[in-house]
Amino acid sequence: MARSDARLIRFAAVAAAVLLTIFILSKGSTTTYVPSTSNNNNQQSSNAAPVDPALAAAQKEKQEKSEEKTKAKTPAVGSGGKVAATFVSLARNQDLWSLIGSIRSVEDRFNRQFKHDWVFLNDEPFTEEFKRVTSALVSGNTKYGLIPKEHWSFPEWIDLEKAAATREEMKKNKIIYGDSISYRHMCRYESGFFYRHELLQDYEYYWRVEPDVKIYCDIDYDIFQWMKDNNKQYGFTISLHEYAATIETLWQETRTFIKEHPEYLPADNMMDFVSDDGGFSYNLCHFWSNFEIGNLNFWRGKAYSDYFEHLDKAGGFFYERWGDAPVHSIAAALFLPRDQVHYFPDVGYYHVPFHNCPIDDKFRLEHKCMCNPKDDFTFRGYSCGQKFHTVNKLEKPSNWQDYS
Ligand SMILES: Nc1nc2c(ncn2[C@@H]2O[C@H](COP(=O)(O)OP(=O)(O)OP(=O)(O)O)[C@@H](O)[C@H]2O)c(=O)[nH]1
Ligand SMILES: [Mg+2]
Repeated sequence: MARSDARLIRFAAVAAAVLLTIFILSKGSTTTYVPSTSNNNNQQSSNAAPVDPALAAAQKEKQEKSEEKTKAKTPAVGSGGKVAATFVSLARNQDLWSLIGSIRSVEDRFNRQFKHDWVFLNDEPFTEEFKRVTSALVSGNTKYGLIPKEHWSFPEWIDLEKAAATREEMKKNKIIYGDSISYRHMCRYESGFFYRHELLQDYEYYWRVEPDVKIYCDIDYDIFQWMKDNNKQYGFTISLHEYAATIETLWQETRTFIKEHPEYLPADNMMDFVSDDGGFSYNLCHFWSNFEIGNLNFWRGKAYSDYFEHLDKAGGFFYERWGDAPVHSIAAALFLPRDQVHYFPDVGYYHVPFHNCPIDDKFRLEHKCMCNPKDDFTFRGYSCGQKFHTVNKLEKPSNWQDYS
């Protein structure tokens, strides 16, 4: 082989290596998950620092570069006209495998186009595996938060013996989750604390996503932007009647509260959705909160903050088994003007055992829905969908009776 040939081959090999490196770097990962180095208690820290100082310096440099890339790639939330919005999932580490189906569904049907962030919250530190797997699926930034202990424990005014007696009684009566402590912390957290988590402070709108849910149809508009542009504060897909035994005194406490604070009820509130007798009793209708798209500022506002505090002091999260769904729903119905609460007929959705499936054939085909309209729950007897349409004078689809 001639010397010039050998040089040429060496040159070609070096060039190929450089090109390959550039290719790998430029491809990168579309996720912006960077293990946090924050010391803050509420956010998770990264792996332990490496012992070798040279390795530590190299890692630090890599991390800084990576963070720069994050900043460059994803503008600050709310800047440049993009609405400050995030998905939020409360989950345990063992929920990972049932949650990823939900994430994939939301990403495929909606978020891959819009790349909104996703906040994950847990009462225990998330595992590296949880972070690695979820961040690979989300097209926006992913953030992982630890819930402060005081938001996930018995408040000091709760009588623990009384709470234990309730759990025993509910267990005997076979009330679902009736004997669970963690379920109660979860309901109280979703009712009164998730929107206060520091990772949510950057955001105005949220969409709650639970494990094992499905989005049935393409969503080709930015639903958060739509909420903002149309001045909607709360959006739902499924509504139904609550299990009365879990909320025996919730309405009584609500009546006491609104008597003390009539100023929190706008004139055009939706009392007629939650009460059939002008507020004397609760008809059990509520929005199913495993799906929620809402404005965080509504929960952060004075009316809801005072309402939650009243309920929390009354103790029904522990002495009964109040769910976040009736609590949120009663608040949305009473403290918002009715036109700020929105039903999404177009968001095909499933959480066991109910479906929201568009009953308009043309819509379903155009949006590539994968659900059977016969399963749609909206106009069935146990649903509160008919009531929502009636009290708000919304036109029902022409074929609704075929699905009632
Ligand atoms: N971190 C944490 N998350 C929880 C806990 N319990 C429930 N969750 C989450 O809270 C949400 C509601 O819990 P689910 O178990 O789905 O409650 P549910 O929807 O009433 O009941 P299912 O019909 O079983 O789905 C889900 O996102 C769960 O992942 C818990 O103890 N810790
Ligand atoms: Mg669930």
